[in-house]
Amino acid sequence: MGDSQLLALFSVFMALCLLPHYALAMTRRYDFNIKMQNVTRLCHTKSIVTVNGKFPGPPVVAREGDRLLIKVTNHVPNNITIHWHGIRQLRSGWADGPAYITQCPIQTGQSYVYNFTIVGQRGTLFWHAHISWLRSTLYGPIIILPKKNVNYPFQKPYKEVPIIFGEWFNADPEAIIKQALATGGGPNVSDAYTINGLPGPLYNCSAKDTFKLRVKAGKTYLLRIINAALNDELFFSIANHTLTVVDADAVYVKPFQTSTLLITPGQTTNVLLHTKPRFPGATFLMTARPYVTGPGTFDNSTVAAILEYKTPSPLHIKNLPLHKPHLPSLNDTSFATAFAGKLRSLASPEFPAKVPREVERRFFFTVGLGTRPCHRKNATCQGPNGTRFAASVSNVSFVLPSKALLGAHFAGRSSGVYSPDFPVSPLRWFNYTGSPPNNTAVGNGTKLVVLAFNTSVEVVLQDTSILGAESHPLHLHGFNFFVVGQGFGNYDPNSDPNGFNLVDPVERNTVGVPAGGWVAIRFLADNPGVWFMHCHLEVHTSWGLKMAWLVLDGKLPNQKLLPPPSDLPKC
Ligand SMILES: *[C@@H]1O[C@H](CO)[C@@H](O)[C@H](O)[C@H]1NC(C)=O
Ligand SMILES: *[C@@H]1O[C@H](CO)[C@@H](O)[C@H](O)[C@H]1NC(C)=O
Ligand SMILES: *[C@@H]1O[C@H](CO)[C@@H](O)[C@H](O)[C@H]1NC(C)=O
Ligand SMILES: *[C@@H]1O[C@H](CO)[C@@H](O)[C@H](O)[C@H]1NC(C)=O
Ligand SMILES: *[C@@H]1O[C@H](CO)[C@@H](O)[C@H](O)[C@H]1NC(C)=O
Ligand SMILES: *[C@@H]1O[C@H](CO)[C@@H](O)[C@H](O)[C@H]1NC(C)=O
Ligand SMILES: *[C@@H]1O[C@H](CO)[C@@H](O)[C@H](O)[C@H]1NC(C)=O
Ligand SMILES: *[C@@H]1O[C@H](CO)[C@@H](O)[C@H](O)[C@H]1NC(C)=O
Ligand SMILES: *[C@@H]1O[C@H](CO)[C@@H](O)[C@H](O)[C@H]1NC(C)=O
Ligand SMILES: *[C@@H]1O[C@H](CO)[C@@H](O)[C@H](O)[C@H]1NC(C)=O
Ligand SMILES: *[C@@H]1O[C@H](CO)[C@@H](O)[C@H](O)[C@H]1NC(C)=O
Ligand SMILES: *[C@@H]1O[C@H](CO)[C@@H](O)[C@H](O)[C@H]1NC(C)=O
Ligand SMILES: [Cu+2]
Repeated sequence: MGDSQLLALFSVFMALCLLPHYALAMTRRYDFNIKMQNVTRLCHTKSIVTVNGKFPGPPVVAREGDRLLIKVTNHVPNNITIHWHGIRQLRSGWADGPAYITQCPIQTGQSYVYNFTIVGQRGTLFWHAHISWLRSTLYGPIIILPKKNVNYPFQKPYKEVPIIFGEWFNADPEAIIKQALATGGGPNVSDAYTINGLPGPLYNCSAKDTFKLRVKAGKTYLLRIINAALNDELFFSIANHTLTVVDADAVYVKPFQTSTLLITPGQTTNVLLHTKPRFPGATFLMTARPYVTGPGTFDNSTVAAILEYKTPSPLHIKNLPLHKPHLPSLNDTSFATAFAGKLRSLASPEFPAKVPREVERRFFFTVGLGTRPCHRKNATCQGPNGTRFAASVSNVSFVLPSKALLGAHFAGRSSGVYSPDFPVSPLRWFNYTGSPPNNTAVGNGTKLVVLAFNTSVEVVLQDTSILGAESHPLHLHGFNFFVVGQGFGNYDPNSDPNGFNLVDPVERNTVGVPAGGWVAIRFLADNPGVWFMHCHLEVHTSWGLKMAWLVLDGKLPNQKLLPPPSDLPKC
């Protein structure tokens, strides 16, 4: 047999091997009707924006390889977009969702079909509104099961349960951010955190709104944990139980045990919960409360849910003791650092960590808060020293355009919409984590970094302490990145790369930039389109801690952004 015959035979063999997977991939359709719904929490009834009247919204369930067609119809007065957080959106950037980045909003009475395929991802992600603060009530899980006949690389769970954290405001969150932007001050803080939409027994008038996880003894449960809170990183723990972390941001990790998790807004973490071998004669609280490093006020309350064992006999056991977990202190940065250090890619032959080893383009971005001068003469501005709060990446506070960036790029009409000159590094060096500079004012613009297709990129994200050091969970759309290093103080480009992990760094879409420190990430720009990168603390995004990448088409036909769908909203 000649080489070409062998090759032909091999191709047939490969096609046969792959066939079942292709054959089993499905198209799954969902209808998301955005409508108002009256909801009562903390004895406070209000009308909130929901998907299909549900809060939290409905889970989207699919297998790796499936296509999703989600028709979103807007029946509320607000403009709406939905983002499929963490989905790679290979060549389908039109379905990504951030308002004025990849699409114009879906206006009242309009609808839009988000059309995308899930490629090479398995685990938990979530969907949420991506316009103003509407994601405070518009969010729900995305559950990506492995392909049919493919197992988890860990023990098969008896049951799977989403645990989704949110942040509840008695007032209208849209009024809160509007007021904050008008006064220049910090926004009013939330009234409660929630687990699966429920605040739990530790608040006033909320005991009946408690999520209960009823379990059997001696079983393994997979908890799909999502932080959909607006503005707070959270610690989470279940009394008397250890959790085994197995997946983060829909990528398998090397399993490790912990009694407490740290999860930033925008992150997801799958954990195995092994229930006790016998009925323990007790119930257990699971609680979450924030990890906060920045200046300013915050909601320091604790949300709780109950882990309850089903009784072994019909005999009902009353007044079981209730155990409460111990959570780290609200500013426990050493816990945060140690926890981040435990997360490693699984990096197995089946699930390799494809870390870019060579870097073609390096970027150094500062992230943090700053100020804007008071906008009206003699007005009282409630930010620091009579200014207004602002935030920036490398001193560019991002201004949202009034046309969508992706459409402007595709049509070749960028003029007046964006400029392709986002700085590679800050224009001026200062001691980023030292005492504050005497000028705290930020600049602004709608600037993008342009990347050629398939560029391997390294970005160092450096926190600034201009208004106090603070951890910022940075989220990148369109890609997963590898977290190759992190540290405290100012990043040193000469010595710090020596400590980079290029073997099994965690691969994810959202990473906490350490308070008063830096993180180094790498990714391969193999997805053409315009991709947002921003702090996932919503208030910081509102203040301008955001920017965008423009990845150009490659030469081959399958390296190009697909044309926009015909129902793409216009503005
Ligand atoms: C919510 O409650 C208000 C006041 O009771 C009522 O007027 C309104 O129709 C309700 N809305 C929905 C969607 O049920
Ligand atoms: C979804 O997108 C694919 C790829 O562009 C396209 O072939 C298909 O027709 C689209 N489906 C719908 C219902 O728009
Ligand atoms: C924010 O809190 C202040 C003080 O409690 C209150 O006066 C104001 O109405 C609140 N703003 C909103 C939008 O609820
Ligand atoms: C739970 O932990 C507490 C504190 O460590 C301990 O006193 C108690 O015996 C434990 N209870 C069970 C049922 O595991
Ligand atoms: C939370 O904040 C309130 C008001 O600032 C304060 O009284 C309380 O002690 C704080 N609680 C904790 C656990 O830090
Ligand atoms: C954390 O907060 C505690 C209590 O508020 C304070 O005593 C301590 O100095 C803080 N630690 C750090 C590292 O900021
Ligand atoms: C601002 O305040 C100054 C001094 O109090 C006053 O002279 C001036 O008229 C005020 N300007 C406006 C626009 O109110
Ligand atoms: C506010 O003013 C004080 C006194 O002039 C100064 O020490 C401080 O650094 C200023 N803070 C900011 C954020 O500008
Ligand atoms: C930056 O400021 C910090 C805190 O004041 C100081 O410890 C550090 O040495 C400074 N770093 C540089 C490079 O100047
Ligand atoms: C601001 O800081 C710079 C550099 O530290 C210094 O040269 C300048 O004099 C300062 N300006 C004021 C107004 O304090
Ligand atoms: C951007 O900066 C310019 C000039 O510094 C200023 O006039 C404008 O108001 C700023 N725009 C925003 C949205 O902050
Ligand atoms: C909705 O979006 C359109 C298009 O960008 C814009 O013109 C309109 O002002 C927006 N409406 C609201 C209520 O924000
Ligand atoms: Cu931030």
